[in-house]
Amino acid sequence: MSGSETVLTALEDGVLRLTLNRPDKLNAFNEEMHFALREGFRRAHDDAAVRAVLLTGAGRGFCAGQDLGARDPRNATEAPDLGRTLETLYNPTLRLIRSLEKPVVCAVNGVAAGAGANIAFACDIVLAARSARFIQAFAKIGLIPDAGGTWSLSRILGEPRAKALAMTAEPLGAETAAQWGLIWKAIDDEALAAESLALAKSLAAGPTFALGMTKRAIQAAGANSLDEQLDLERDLQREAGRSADYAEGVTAFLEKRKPDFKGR
Ligand code: LHQ
Repeated sequence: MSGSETVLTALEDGVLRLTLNRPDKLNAFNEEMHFALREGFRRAHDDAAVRAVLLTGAGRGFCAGQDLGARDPRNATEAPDLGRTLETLYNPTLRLIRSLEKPVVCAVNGVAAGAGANIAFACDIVLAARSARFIQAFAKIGLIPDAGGTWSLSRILGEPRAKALAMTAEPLGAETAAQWGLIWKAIDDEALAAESLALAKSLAAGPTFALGMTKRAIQAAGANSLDEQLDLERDLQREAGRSADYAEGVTAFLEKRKPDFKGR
């Protein structure tokens, strides 16, 4: 691991917990935190002991997006290339989250602003503390939503709500985010940590080979015709049917016991 304190890493019962850890800055991203988070998701790809990921934040916020202090225009001699920032720092992590064939749970423990909100929306199952709010803060500083925000907001919410959130930068509360389908659930603040860890552990103990392919199939659906999707389901179900987890699941059902899934 990187050894960076900006992302705390712990592996427990198959769950790799990644905790954004710059609480004084509401876990805003500096370069070190970018690299540490990316390394965490790379490990999730490479380490068979990791069967699910739990992403959360330390302190009262989840993530306030880019650290704006590190980008003070008053100290700059020329205009920045933010496209390069996205290409080299944000986009690789977004791609790692989406391509990881293991469940990624996000526990939004407090405010999620800018890229911080959109990284949460890229995760597979998002729980948020009832007091949390999501802010497309970009419009306030003359930017467009990034970290996949234009993609996920428009797909999940449709254009009217996506445009209004992005253009007004109005905070969206966790309960409304859940009602709109932008996240899975709003949870009482004091229950969030335990409930999200329990969910991640139960996914990690599940048939993670099939869960990974479920993620792949659902993510492919938006760009596929029904015929293409039916073909994909056929191919992936063929693989699932050959897995030890499928044999174990059916055997456990017939023997009226709990299955012991291995993720293969
Ligand atoms: C912060 C930040 C922050 C530094 C709070 N930076 N210190 C991609 C490409 C390249 C460049 C640009 O960006 C991007 C993607 C993006 O993410 S752009 C969007 C960047 N984020 C924002 O614009 C959000 C800025 N923050 C806020 O609007 C507020 O802090 C929110 C609404 C998140 C929270 O408000 P409060 O609960 O009132 O907290 P606060 O404002 O008092 O913040 C607490 C501390 O955290 C404070 O420091 P201080 O030393 O005064 O206690 C803030 O300065 C610091 N902080 N966000 N992004």
